[in-house]
Amino acid sequence: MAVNASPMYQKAEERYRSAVSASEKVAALEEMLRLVPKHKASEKLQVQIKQKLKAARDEMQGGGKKGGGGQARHDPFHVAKQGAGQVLLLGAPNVGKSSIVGALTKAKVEIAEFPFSTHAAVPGMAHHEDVPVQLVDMPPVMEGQPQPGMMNAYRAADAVLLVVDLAAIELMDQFEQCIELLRSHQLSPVSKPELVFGDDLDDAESAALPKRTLVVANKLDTDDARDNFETMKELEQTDLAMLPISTQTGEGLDAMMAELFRLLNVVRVYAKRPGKPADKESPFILPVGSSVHDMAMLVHKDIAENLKSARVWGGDVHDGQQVHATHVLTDKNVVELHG
Ligand SMILES: Nc1nc2c(ncn2[C@@H]2O[C@H](COP(=O)(O)OP(=O)(O)O)[C@@H](O)[C@H]2O)c(=O)[nH]1
Ligand SMILES: [Mg+2]
Repeated sequence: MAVNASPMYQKAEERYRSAVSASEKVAALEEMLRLVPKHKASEKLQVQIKQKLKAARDEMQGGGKKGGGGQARHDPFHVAKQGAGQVLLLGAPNVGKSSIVGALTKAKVEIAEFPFSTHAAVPGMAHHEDVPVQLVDMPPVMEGQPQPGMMNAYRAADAVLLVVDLAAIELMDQFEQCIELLRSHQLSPVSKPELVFGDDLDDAESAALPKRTLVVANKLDTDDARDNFETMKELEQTDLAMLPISTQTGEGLDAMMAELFRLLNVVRVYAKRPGKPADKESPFILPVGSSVHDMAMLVHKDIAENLKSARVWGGDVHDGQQVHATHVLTDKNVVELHG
């Protein structure tokens, strides 16, 4: 059956195949359902995905029990993915995780001077320019110990935002414990967006799943914070990208969102109908390396099938240049599809 799924869909399918836990399966299947081309030829596939999704959700909630016997257990850390990618916050208590999500999204987070004010995953939608990026507030990890089930959520996330507190004496411990936590759960934090499973990793790490990670050091507005940041960068000797921010003054937050966008490794493109201006309201989000054909698949399968050529504006082409379906799109391209 010719379903012609996009590379993004295929990646989600790979994630589903390699999923170990029910929540990973649910995350991958939800992604597959969102990305599967919606047309006649894929109807059977859509039904199959929905069936698998139901089974995985049942498994997640009740250990696979059928019938009314088992008490349904809600997974407080599972969040359906939305936007260009899902970014889960990770950090010790009081570093400002909830403040970050509160500053950049409309989510109702609890911010408190005492620890443990966040009990479940709380998602909100932040933006890098016009690109929606999902930020998910999480409970703190204490002494490097996560709550049961939390690590599955990090495993399923597209990226991790590791938060440390520039005003805390334990600054370095906060960083090291989070890194250790990821590593001890077979997640290998990386700052290179292009790394995929099995690529380019040391032997010791090859069993681990590369996890795109950005480190942010919060409370840059406090005394000595800048010095503390420089000291941490010097002493930690990590390849991971590290940015100083303050949720209180807003400093560094734009840079943080730009870096998350880079990590997610996607492009945004705008569709345009002949003779009409580009639709700038809702960009299409595609993995870096996607073609005009991949974009057409997201618009509609019939359009992709009948695609003869396209005109592209922006980036490395002449304005309105005619291109083939195989032409690789770049960020902010405007695309006019011709059937
Ligand atoms: N000075 C300063 N305080 C902050 C900043 N961000 C958060 N806080 C404070 O740090 C405390 C913990 O914040 P919260 O977001 O609840 O941390 P969480 O436990 O990591 O979610 C609260 O008292 C916040 O007001 C910041 O950028 N600068
Ligand atoms: Mg919190």
